[in-house]
Amino acid sequence: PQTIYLEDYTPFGWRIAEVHLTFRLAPHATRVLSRIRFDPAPDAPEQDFFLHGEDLTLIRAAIDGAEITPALSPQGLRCAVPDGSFTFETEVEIAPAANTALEGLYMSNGMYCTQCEAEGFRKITYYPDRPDVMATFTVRIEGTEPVKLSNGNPGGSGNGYAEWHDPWPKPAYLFALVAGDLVNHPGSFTTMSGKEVALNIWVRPGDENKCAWGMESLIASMRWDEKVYGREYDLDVFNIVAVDDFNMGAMENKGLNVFNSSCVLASPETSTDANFERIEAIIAHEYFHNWTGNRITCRDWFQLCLKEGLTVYRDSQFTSDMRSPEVKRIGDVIDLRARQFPEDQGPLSHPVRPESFQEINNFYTATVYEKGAEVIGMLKRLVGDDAYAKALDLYFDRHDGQACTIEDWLAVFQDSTGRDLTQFKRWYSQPGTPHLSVTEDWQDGTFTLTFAQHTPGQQDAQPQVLPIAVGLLGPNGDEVAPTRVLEMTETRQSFAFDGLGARPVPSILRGFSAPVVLERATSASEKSFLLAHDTDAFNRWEANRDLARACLEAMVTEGTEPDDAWLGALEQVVRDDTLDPAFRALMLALPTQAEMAQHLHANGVTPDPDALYAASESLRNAMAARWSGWLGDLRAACTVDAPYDPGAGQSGKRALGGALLALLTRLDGGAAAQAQFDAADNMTLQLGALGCLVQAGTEHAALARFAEQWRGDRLVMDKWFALQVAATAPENAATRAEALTRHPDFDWKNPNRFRAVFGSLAMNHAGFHARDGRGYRLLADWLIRLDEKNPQTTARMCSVFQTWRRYDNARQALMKAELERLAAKPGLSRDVTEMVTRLLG
Ligand code: HT7
Ligand code: ZN
Repeated sequence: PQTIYLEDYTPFGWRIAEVHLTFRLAPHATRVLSRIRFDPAPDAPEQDFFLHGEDLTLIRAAIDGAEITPALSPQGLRCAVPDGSFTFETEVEIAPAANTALEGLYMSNGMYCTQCEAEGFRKITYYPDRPDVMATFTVRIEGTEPVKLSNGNPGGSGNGYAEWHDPWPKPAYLFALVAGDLVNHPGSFTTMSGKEVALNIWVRPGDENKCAWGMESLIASMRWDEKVYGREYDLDVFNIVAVDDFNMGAMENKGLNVFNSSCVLASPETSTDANFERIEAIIAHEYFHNWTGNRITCRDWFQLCLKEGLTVYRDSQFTSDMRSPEVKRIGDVIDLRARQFPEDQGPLSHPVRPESFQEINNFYTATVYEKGAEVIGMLKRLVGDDAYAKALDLYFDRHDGQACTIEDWLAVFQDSTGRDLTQFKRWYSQPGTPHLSVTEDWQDGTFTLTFAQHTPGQQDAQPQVLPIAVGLLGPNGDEVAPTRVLEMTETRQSFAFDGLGARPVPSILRGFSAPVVLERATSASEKSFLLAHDTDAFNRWEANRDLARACLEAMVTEGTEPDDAWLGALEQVVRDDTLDPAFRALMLALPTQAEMAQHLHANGVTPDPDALYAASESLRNAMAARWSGWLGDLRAACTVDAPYDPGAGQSGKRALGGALLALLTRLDGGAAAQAQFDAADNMTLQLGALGCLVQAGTEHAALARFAEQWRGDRLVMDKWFALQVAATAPENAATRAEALTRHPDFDWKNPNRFRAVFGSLAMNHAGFHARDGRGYRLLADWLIRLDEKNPQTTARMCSVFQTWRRYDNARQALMKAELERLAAKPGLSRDVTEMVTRLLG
């Protein structure tokens, strides 16, 4: 496959003012007619006229009305064109019903829908399918489907047709079309300048009762973006459509967002609190793209973090405002460490702005998205809130309607703050996670912290700019120096705090102010002190996490008993009624076995998945036994006696109650869980209880009842598939996953169902890493099968092998053999070829 390089960027030779498209829908033979006016671009280098096009049957092509016979290749169309402006017309035929890759125009449950990001538009018609070509679109859809939608504002409609016009110039990746038998949940929003916007969530008949939360979240997002960023919506309508077969979470097409149904449909009976929170965040994310992504888009796909990093940052601010900022930050860091750190530290490592790729779909990664958002958080921390707001205003003013680069983004900050960001820009180009070590000195009332940074595995890494938020606590636990952001720019650098009466205890990297690994040799008693007193909620949680990791590490490597002192300190926090229950639930959660494997590997110890599982189990048993006297009472105090509400107040209580139930199950064999399951009137309680029963091995009857109750609900049945594999004992995980693939409802071509089984298998750490290689083999078998239908989802799933070099020689050999088996498969897709090559490289 061909490698594309950032440095090879050249602008397209023509501009397009307006695109006219007509779709004549038919499952096996849809006709797409396009009429496009091309004008020479004055500053572009001379080039051949080439339009992307894949899997298209060309029926007719014409220039200025005269038929032509262009040269066709699997990648597109080439032909001679006039020197000046001209009108280019094509008619092509495509087969949406045969499109299992879910890219371009495809069908899901009889409904037509599209997914064009990143390069799917070229599977619909011949076009310069690159984000820097922006045009207005006028679309006519002909077909018998009762609902026919596209981007922008509705135009005329009548017997068998509907027209749409999008007045905002956009790249083709934001094009969308949906047609089918759909019903809508309506809403409305009045913008800050008094414009009425019609809102709709379109779903399959029967799903109407699952739209209220999505609508509430959309309205909250629109209001928030006006209030916090001054951004107003710009069309008469905003449509959202729920689709069952979808490769990712959702897509921000202009005025017509398309959502994986799992990311928009919700009801208390069928969705957990976590589902509600995720839906709220994804609706916000896609809506926020209207300004950060659509009005201002990317010049090329190397600039993906320009829209994704910023939009993730914006959606995390939104969730912080809607819920608890502390709990949100802790959740984000858990996620970053679980998904981005392994990427940054393994064979898939790449900069936030990659410099080359073969298949761009493989770069929709945690590094581009989540580390990209961390970089923006650091920039804001360095320049301050007011300067950030000013810079964003300038960004929107200066670049509205443009396709931009990271250079444009940083120039806005440089120009508005006067700050030189040359060194900061390294965050976009240097891969790897910096490690930050720290030593302390105390003399005559002055406390000095000396930091050193290095990035393992990256010999050429230059020092990064690190905003290190630090506060100091006095010996009695009072804060003697409030949070101050130290700006580290060198490899080694000292910062002094003077005028102190006694040697303080430092609280370093508060709020996880930079995405680094903090290496700090401190005593357990100092960590316990921070756990008890730190005023920074993140660092309080972090102190607990450090102690939990140390405890598990000692249990695994030295065979010690669980750490009594730590469990005593943790008990204080968990039982402290003045603290947010959601925070207390996070404190109770142990590091996952995958996180422990990462931690051990970083410390030069080869992780043994079986030993990690055994240690986690024995620590949980010890917690349950030690706290048996109060677990039940505290759980009872978490009961919610009010109608279900997915907000932070109730969901925090349910999260704490759920964590306590998991411990109680270790004492009562599942009696309390069974009672909760039987009485549950919402999915959070029902699924939480079922998970406990699976863990206890007493789930048989409950599982059958659950399936009986929810047989007709695809999204709930995904949970049924997932839970059995994720929560079962490791020795059963692969066998259970394999058995589920023979279940009549295992629709493996549906990405949600495939992920429910195999994503869960990968999450069952010791189960996936079964010593005999059963887990690896089963997954590889199915990846080989799925690749023929859906390369994008297959390639994404390959990343579960990214940590393969962490493990012992025998497991490494087994994983390597499966990757080689995948690589050797004749006809392997470009997507998976690139992933496997990088994984093995
Ligand atoms: N911008 C979108 C990313 C995307 C995508 C979504 C659905 C299916 C395939 C896709 N390829 C790329 C989603 C987002 O970040 O908001
Ligand atoms: Zn996005």
